[in-house]
Amino acid sequence: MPGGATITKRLEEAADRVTVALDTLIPRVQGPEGRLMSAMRYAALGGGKRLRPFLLIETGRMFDVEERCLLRAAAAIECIHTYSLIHDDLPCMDDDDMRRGRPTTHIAFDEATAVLAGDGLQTLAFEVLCDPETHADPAIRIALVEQLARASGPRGMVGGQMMDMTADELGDDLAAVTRMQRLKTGVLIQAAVSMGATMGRAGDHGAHMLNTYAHDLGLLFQITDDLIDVEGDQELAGKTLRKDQTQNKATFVSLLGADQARARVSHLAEQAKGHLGMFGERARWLSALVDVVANREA
Ligand code: GRG
Repeated sequence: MPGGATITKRLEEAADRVTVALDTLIPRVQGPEGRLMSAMRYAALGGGKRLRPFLLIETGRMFDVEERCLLRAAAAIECIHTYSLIHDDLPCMDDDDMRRGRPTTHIAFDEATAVLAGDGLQTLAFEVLCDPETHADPAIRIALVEQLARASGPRGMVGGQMMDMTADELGDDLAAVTRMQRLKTGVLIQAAVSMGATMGRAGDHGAHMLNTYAHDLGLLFQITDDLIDVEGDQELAGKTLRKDQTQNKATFVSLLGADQARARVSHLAEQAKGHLGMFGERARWLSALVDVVANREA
């Protein structure tokens, strides 16, 4: 198994490559759209762990998918994720000033520009996926568009965000909170893996096992997010913490307590890695990522 330093390096390398791909896909332009592109670049190029791109890339690599294709699809999913962060930070939603250790996009630019930058990143993602440069087979390109649209749309991330905004209606119902988190965060994490599997023509059983891995990883990711909100270091996290408590939101930590939440993280981590058994050494990076997410501080 790769050691901590090695997975860290692998993550950094993938993150750098995705940043280069995004830099190419969101060019600096002159003229009236210049400000929009600058805001899109500010949000997309300014940090982030690039977890979803890493998942997509490493899944595709297991099936020897061409690197340049994986990087384009990885950039597309990061565009969707970045758009969601820009919009989530707006005053009409979570009203945050800090993201990825820097002022949020509406603070660095203005609200209208931030809305448009989010819109621009969202639509750019699908433009990139539709391009034959992303995959030669149009059936695969359509499948990628469908997976990303479903995961980010009303029955996925946007629906989860709506549930989050009306969270007081969920009360202290753990099943309802789990569903909300699954839609808001989990399904996009699952889409990253399923897009890599689709590009690699993983086959039904392989795709299913990868999907169950991603399901558990998504849940684990959200529980660690809740733990960081309560126990984390704001500087390290690069965003405002203790918000869940201030907003009186039900989270895994408020419902289970920190100790049980941590126990659930350990259980999910073992379960997620277990789903990768059929892939053996080929899945070593996906497996190593589980421990990174389980032990993350940001
Ligand atoms: C506004 C349409 C719309 C959707 C918003 C994802 C989301 C839905 C809101 C983000 C709010 C949030 C902090 C959710 C918790 C989980 C999460 C997505 C954290 C941020 O993801 P990371 O940790 O961020 O992967 P980086 O910056 O590393 O990319």
